[in-house]
Amino acid sequence: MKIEAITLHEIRMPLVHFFETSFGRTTSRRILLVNVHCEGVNGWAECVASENPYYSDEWIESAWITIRSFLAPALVGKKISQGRECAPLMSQVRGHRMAKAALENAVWDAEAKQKQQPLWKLLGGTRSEIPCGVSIGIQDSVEQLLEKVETELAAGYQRIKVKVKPGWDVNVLERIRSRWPEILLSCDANSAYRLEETEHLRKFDQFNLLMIEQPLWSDDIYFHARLQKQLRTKICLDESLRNARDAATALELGACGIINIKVGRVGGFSEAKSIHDIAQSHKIPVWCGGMLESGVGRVHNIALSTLENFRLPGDVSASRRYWKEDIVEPEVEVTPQGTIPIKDTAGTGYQVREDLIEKLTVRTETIGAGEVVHA
Ligand code: OSB
Ligand code: MG
Repeated sequence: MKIEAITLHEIRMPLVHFFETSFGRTTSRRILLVNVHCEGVNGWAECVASENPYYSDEWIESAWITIRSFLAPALVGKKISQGRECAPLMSQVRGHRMAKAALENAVWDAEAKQKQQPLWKLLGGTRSEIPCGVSIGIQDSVEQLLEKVETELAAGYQRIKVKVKPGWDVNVLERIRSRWPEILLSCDANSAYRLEETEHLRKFDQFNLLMIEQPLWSDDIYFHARLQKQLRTKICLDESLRNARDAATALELGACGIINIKVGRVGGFSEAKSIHDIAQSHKIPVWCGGMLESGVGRVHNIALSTLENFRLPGDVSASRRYWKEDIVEPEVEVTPQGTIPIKDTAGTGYQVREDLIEKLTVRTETIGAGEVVHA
């Protein structure tokens, strides 16, 4: 499979409902889509970098320019047979994992189409359906949040995760737990606390949470290990784990009891698989995180979630929770049991709506052979 050219698209999609975390509120997404052209086969993927460098240091503009100037030129013109051959070709570039992941995953997508195989099988998946949870942002009032929890439970979702920050935590968890004593409940702080707040965080233990996600600094592992010793609730690391070595470090230190895998955060499917395997060898469950993806990124998350050690419900939920109209056909739907059944068809099992993407595109650029390659 020769990579002949790579096309970038920026599309704009307003969210059905705003999404607020400890680092801010998102109302509309700027989404970077990547299309790799390989001898008649088109592979699609989504770069999950946000509109701003708040979740991580990458954002849509840095991803675009890095792909255009360095990453795409490292791939264009190359003959490769597998998606996992991409990472070594891009390894000269440090960091920029979300940008790299978009390219690698687009090549996996093309590989699955070219081999006429389901992507999930190519990745080594085994599940015929995956369990789904939801991530609910900070709301304007606790009442509004409780209404949202009620709606999602009625839709069948198997796990509720709520965003927390100082001032929106113990009070909120208290209200949810007193109304729903039995549900699978977790929270995500997106690095909103400090180690000095350990006594405060110990109050979370009374709510029988499945986990507390990323309580401390986004670049820390060691102090999470210190904190974990003080908590009964399992810590789940998200931001802190950039690659398989970070995961190994965290597991050796006892910094977490659960791992969130986001394929963009760790640089692509290959690295995500390595983290999955390391966690499995430590008997630590993983689950698939989300980044408010459009259907293109979402269906890749679904494929990844079929791997055996994705034993907990992911933040992989239905298209309609985010978008009035999604860019894949059919849209992603969740059963009343809170699962997504896995399709046995070639590729992702979902069609990318190229006509709609064309309409939503505000900027596009193609990097072909003969473009400037930086030495
Ligand atoms: O920390 O998991 C996170 C969204 C954007 C950035 C970071 C996170 C999230 C979510 C949303 O929690 C998950 C989803 O896509 O539904
Ligand atoms: Mg998180």
